[in-house]
Amino acid sequence: MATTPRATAAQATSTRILTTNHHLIRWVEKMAELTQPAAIHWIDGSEEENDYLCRQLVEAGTFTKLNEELWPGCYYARSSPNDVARVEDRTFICSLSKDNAGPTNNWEDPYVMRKKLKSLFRGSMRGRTMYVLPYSMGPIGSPMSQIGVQLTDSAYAVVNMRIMARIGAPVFAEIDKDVKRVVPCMHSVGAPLAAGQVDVAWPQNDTKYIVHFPETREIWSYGSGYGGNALLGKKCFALRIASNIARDEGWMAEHMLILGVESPTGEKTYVAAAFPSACGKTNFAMMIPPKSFKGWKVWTVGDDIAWIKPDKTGQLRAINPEAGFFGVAPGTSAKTNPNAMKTLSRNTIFTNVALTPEGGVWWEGMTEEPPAECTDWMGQRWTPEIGRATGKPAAHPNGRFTSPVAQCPSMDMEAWESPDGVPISAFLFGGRRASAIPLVFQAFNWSSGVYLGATMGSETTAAAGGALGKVRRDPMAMLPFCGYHMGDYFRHWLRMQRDLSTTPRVFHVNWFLKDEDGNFLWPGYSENMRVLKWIVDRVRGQSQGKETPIGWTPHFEDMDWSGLAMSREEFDRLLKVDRAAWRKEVMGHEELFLLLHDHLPAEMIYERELLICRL
Ligand code: TSX
Ligand code: MN
Repeated sequence: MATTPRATAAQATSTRILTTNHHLIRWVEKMAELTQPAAIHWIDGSEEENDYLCRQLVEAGTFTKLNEELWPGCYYARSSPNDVARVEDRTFICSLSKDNAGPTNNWEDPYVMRKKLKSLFRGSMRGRTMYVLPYSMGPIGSPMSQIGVQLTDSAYAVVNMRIMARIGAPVFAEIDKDVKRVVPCMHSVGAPLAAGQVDVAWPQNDTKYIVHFPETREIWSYGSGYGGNALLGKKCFALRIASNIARDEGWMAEHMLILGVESPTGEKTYVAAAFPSACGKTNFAMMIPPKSFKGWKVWTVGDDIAWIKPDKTGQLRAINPEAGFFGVAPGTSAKTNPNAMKTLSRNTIFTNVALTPEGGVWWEGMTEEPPAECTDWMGQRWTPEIGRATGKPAAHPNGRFTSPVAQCPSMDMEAWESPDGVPISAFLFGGRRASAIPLVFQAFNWSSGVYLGATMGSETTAAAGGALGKVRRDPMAMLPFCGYHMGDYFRHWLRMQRDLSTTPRVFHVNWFLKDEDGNFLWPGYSENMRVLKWIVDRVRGQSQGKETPIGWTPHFEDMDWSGLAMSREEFDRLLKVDRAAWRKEVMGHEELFLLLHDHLPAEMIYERELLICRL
């Protein structure tokens, strides 16, 4: 079939079939018959094709090209107000048995759901182009990579996926080798166009379904064009479907950042960390050590997802399956994350932030001074006065940037694309906790570490909408992303130990302790390097821990305080293990365990008992 290059700027939509795989061709035909698109475009991933799609999006009013001088290669989009975030209540795990989805996932009978989806997708792409988008999660050809093909009627999804994953001709070539199973991903914004009907800038449907079939490894997404609902390689594939594949094949698909700590002598230690949302995962992944840490460097491998597998020697190795950052813009600044600001300075798609009169973007927290005037994410005129009067921000709190990871100055350029991944020496869990949870402590062993991850939680912030200050349990930060029963997921974590020669050391961190007046006790950001250094020292057996009922905490002398005024009293406050508070804490653990009781591994009960005894 197609072996010649195509997609010139002059050539609009390419109907040329770019694969020799008959299963794939037949599936595309079948899905076109169902959804009735006006055209089919096989995505080759070329720059010309991308330019063409972006021009189409500008013409449709979805994209605004930003000022090329200020924001080279950047585009701006505003979504419909009904389509601004992942829709957890519309997300389904349709396993054959309801029991396998567990109590923390929505479930529907796969036969019932298939029928429902068929009726929703029937004619759903009328008047639109169906793009055939092949993508690889992980470096193309890596033994740890996985392939998907997304059929979508959203050009916005295609150009975002081009940043977030490896796409196009090289992936078709990989598919044509016929060695890897391909995950079929159906996506429609659910807004067919009648003949002559004028399109809207952000087509979507108020009825939304984000559906996963774990046994047949399929994804069906309907009604949304936004983020995790539409860029199916990310949460749907790399976490929900991949967690099922990983459980069956003996590896791990985790909601974790990956970073490497380089010491002045050039030794690199890689760690993976799971934090719930609003804890600054991307900031931590791109951290710059304080000035006093001469010769120390933090290297970014990933900011959201890690696929982790034991190698032949029983060492866990991780890849970042993504190729881009889909980061929350508000709060990102030259102060909080200079590396992110450099990353998003070009070739970036901004969604639901504010547009400035000079053709730039702005969001709350980007600069100390807001612009005198801008257009908000709803397309309305916004000034600081209007903002104060209405209480409405210029950017949506979930406004995003989509940027290529290769543009990040702290990217570990060889390691991040290494087909075998990086060796993982430690897992970090964390959450936003104003009290009770010390700055850092280390689990006694693997199963107490799994317990730490299983019971982690975060206090709800104003942005999250929930009751302020209430702890929401989010095991391993996987609650919305585990594609099967959470209890079985803990069991899988425990079982992983059998295939390992050494288990990574497990730590819990908390940057968010507060005093009685509500002031943060820990400066955070760059200063987190001090905690990271202690973790690296512990991993390398170079420092002693202090035994407490919950794990090992650092001794004051074992942390590097150069360049930071830290008294022993302040330190003691940050590392204090409050037995009374922890007795309350274990009651919260019990609540989660009751929910999962019928699949909960006995080890989790034992660990809880041991913890209670130590307290
Ligand atoms: O990302 C954060 N990190 C990790 C950085 C590597 N944030 C932002 C969280 C929201 C996304 C933090 N916020 C961190 C942190 O370590 N710590 C805090 C809390 C904090 C906020 C402001 C200050 C200090 C701590 N300001 C001053 O000390 C002046
Ligand atoms: Mn995430």
